[in-house]
Amino acid sequence: MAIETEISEIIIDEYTKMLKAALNSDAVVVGGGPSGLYAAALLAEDGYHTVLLDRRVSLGGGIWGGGMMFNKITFQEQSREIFDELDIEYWKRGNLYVASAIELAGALIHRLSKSGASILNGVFAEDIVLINERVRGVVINWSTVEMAHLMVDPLMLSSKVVIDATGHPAEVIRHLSRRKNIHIPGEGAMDVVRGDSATVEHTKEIYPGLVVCGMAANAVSGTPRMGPTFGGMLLSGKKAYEIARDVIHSANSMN
Ligand code: 48H
Repeated sequence: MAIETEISEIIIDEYTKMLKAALNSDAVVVGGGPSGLYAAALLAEDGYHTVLLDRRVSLGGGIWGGGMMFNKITFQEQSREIFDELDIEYWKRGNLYVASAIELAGALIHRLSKSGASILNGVFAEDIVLINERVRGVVINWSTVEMAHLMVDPLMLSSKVVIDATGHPAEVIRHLSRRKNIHIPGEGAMDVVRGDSATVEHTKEIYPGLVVCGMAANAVSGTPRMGPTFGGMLLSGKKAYEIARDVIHSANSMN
């Protein structure tokens, strides 16, 4: 076999193996920003079969650009433990801590890559699977299909829990809201202190089988945005993981 053929065959085989395994999982995390990356890594590290998908080719969501493309991020005392756990260098500035946006994105992506999760980048959730009043997975397609406005039917991923970590647009919940009349007020105006803690507070199972975290939690609860301070996103990812674990266990006990 020509080496050119061999390379193509290896890549197609390996990706297809991962994609087939992703068809039926414990958890699908939609969105690879800070909250989704951390939630997915924790779930996969615990041995849950976890799939993370992101519309973009590069994971990291809103981390990379820090604030207005100044590639630094801040966080408050309550999330310091997670930055230590991720082995991220940071330093104190007044009441805040500051770290490199690049290091945070790199650390989270590395953590997820090593966790055993299946990662589908360049793939987006275009709808949900909703059976008997429960979210049971997502409907997916290539982002390139969306970009080119092609009329191509999707495929489906089944899971015991779906986590909406799509950030400001709260896209997965919007698909549900079209069917279930859930009001999504959108995030509130900037209020850093309230916004950061509200993200964690409103991280919850918003509908059977669907957990919301990160900025999507603020979008559905109407709570404030918080600018480039990322501690709440990581705490929210951790809470989403804990809730998702319970949802998976109760789904297992129903079977
Ligand atoms: C697949 C999708 C889809 C879809 C979107 O925005 P993110 O970084 O998400 P969070 O909530 O973890 O973090 C928010 C943070 O980055 C931020 O913006 C902050 C703190 N803002 C405060 C402020 O005041 O502005 O990432 C979401 C990811 C992105 O990578 C998208 O590409 C992806 O989700 N995504 N992936 N299918 N339907 N929709």
